[in-house]
Amino acid sequence: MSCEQAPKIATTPLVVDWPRLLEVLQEHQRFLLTTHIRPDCDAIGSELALADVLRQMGRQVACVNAFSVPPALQFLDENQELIELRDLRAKEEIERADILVVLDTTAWAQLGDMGPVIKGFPRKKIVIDHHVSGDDLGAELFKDTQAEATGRIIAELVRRLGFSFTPRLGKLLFAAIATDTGWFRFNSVRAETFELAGELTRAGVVPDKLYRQLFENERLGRFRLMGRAMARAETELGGRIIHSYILNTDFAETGALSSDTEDIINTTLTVAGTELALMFIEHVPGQFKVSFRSRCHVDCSRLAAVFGGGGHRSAAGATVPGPLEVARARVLDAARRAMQQ
Ligand SMILES: [Mn+2]
Repeated sequence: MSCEQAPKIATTPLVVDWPRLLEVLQEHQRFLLTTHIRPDCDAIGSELALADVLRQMGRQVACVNAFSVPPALQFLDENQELIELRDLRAKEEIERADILVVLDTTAWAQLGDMGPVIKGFPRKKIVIDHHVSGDDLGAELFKDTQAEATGRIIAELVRRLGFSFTPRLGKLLFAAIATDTGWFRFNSVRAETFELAGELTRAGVVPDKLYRQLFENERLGRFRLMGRAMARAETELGGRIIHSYILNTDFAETGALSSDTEDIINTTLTVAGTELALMFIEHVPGQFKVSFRSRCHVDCSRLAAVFGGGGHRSAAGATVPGPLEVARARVLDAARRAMQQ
């Protein structure tokens, strides 16, 4: 997912062992690709882009996920290549594959019903991801923790194979990178980010069109949900910590989907003086998914780890039992202490 994920914190940046990755891709014939639930453009974009690249290499590819493609992202899956795990075709594809590739996550909690499939997969398994933390998926890891998005790693693969960026690859990878960087505004953005974006634009991406497709295509339900989250915002420590919440009942009342909460927390940091943001979201009744975003010295992955979660320095997440008052008191207490350290 865009930025949050599970336990265990690595200290040194990880880089992809390219000769080894290319060797693994050469050695296998039937690829099964999957990515995380509550998918974003990086998940779907990377998955479809890698599928394209592998087909160009003459490989058989199937993409099987534990989700249906959200309406807002269906324009990326033009040919409806993404198969849902519950589809009849999925079982056959899983049985036929000689390698399973997990993209953009290394966390069981992000894999939904694909978790047991991955656990039980008896052949080669690899992970291609840019998140620092993760679980042991029993797979060989190809991680670049400095990459802005998993899409960056796939773009690098395209270059290393000497393939060119087709308009379709351009769209998939630009969408992956642009959204995982909050449209080129997060601290993961480097000069190389714009260089790659330039290359993808030359391949045929029309950035303003893509922006409108992604960000001016708001569903009314999500718009109303954002309004609730904004109206409930409160601050602590003289405005340095901002927090808000979304209750399970809000989804039905506004007509929003669970996936509509993505990115709302980043909006709270637009309030002047805020340095640390917390968002409590009750996706499952009685249980709060807490998201953390930092613009200061506070390490979100450490803060999330207190509650069994994890992620990056500037963005992380954890799940904390409710009710809201209890979850909020516990997390705010830890946040205040982290802030004052
Ligand atoms: Mn990502």
